[in-house]
Amino acid sequence: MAQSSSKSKWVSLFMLLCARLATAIVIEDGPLPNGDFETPPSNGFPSGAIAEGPILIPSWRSNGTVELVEAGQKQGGMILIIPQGRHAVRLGNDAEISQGLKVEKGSIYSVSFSAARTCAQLESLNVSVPPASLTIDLQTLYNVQGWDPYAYAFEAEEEDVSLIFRNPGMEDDPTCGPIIDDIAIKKLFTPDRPKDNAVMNGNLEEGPWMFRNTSLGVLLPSNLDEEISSLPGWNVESNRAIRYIDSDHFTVPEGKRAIELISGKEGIISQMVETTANKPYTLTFSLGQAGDKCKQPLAVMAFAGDQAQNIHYTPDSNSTFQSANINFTAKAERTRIAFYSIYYNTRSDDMSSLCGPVVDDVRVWFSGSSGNGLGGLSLGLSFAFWLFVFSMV
Ligand SMILES: [Ca+2]
Ligand SMILES: [Ca+2]
Repeated sequence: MAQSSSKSKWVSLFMLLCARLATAIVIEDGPLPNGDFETPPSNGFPSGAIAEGPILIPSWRSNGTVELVEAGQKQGGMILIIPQGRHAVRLGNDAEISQGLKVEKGSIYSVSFSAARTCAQLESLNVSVPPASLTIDLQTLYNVQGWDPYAYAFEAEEEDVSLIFRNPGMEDDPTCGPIIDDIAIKKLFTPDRPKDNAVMNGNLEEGPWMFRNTSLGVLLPSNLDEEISSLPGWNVESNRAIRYIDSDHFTVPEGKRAIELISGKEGIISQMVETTANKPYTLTFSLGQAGDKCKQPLAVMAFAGDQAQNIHYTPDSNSTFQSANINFTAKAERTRIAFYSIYYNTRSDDMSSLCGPVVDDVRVWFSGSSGNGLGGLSLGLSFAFWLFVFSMV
């Protein structure tokens, strides 16, 4: 008996070890190996404008005209933009780079990366973890620095996947093409829905990886075709992006993360929440400013079921946000809530970086006949109190 128990102990210890080994090789949250392209190739960084022959980029596979570009490098009189550090890659016509990743099958991951366009007007970038793929239009510059961080989410269908960045363009000038830098990954978890709130991830705390040294937030492009989002629970259902912001670089109403609606009516974020038909509900949320010198007025259009209301940001002087609410009656088992910015705002200091109102702490709760949840609670408490008094007499 004692022998078999010690044997099973060894077996379980062995299995634990195997499990540890298996999890140890799964990719961890954070920058990808050589995700910043600062690791020198075995024969050094190419000197001069264009390297002859294919270059080997550590940790990456490349196909087509892939170039390691350096800070200060010029093209057609313009200095190339390097989002981070001294090096980045540029993808020529139909060129791609890829990296194999060990992931947890069935989990959802978000990839953050920075991208800039170079000379062509209609540059775009395709990001994929086959079979899922997303093409990002780089024509819109969201800020004056000339590059933007983006997030892309995928569900791991296998344990071994390939992350591919490809330039789908066919420009006349083959050296035109997007620049990519600063690639990181994060495994997303699905936050529990609180009992008194029908909104998942309503405080927006779970989202894509953010670089500490990047003060531009992360853009969330449309995920209408993918149905998987870098912001669990939420969908960006418009062509233009919204911005995920952090409290290290922006003013955030609650916690460490929130969203900034930077694309006017073309940047819509939504969620389907569970409701009971014909019952009264209240949608509440925090409406604020990001502390990024955004030129006012700021306002959102908020939707809850068949209700739509435009709400202007009019805070008192001590606060950077205000609370807003909309009452509605649910018409079905699921109700759509959504937000967009009424205005197209830009920063007052550079007049061209896009900005807008901040939304955070979104709640939908059953408001009952007493008007609000607290009213019902105090009614219950006073009833319990009188019951107690009567039982004493
Ligand atoms: Ca870099
Ligand atoms: Ca938050």
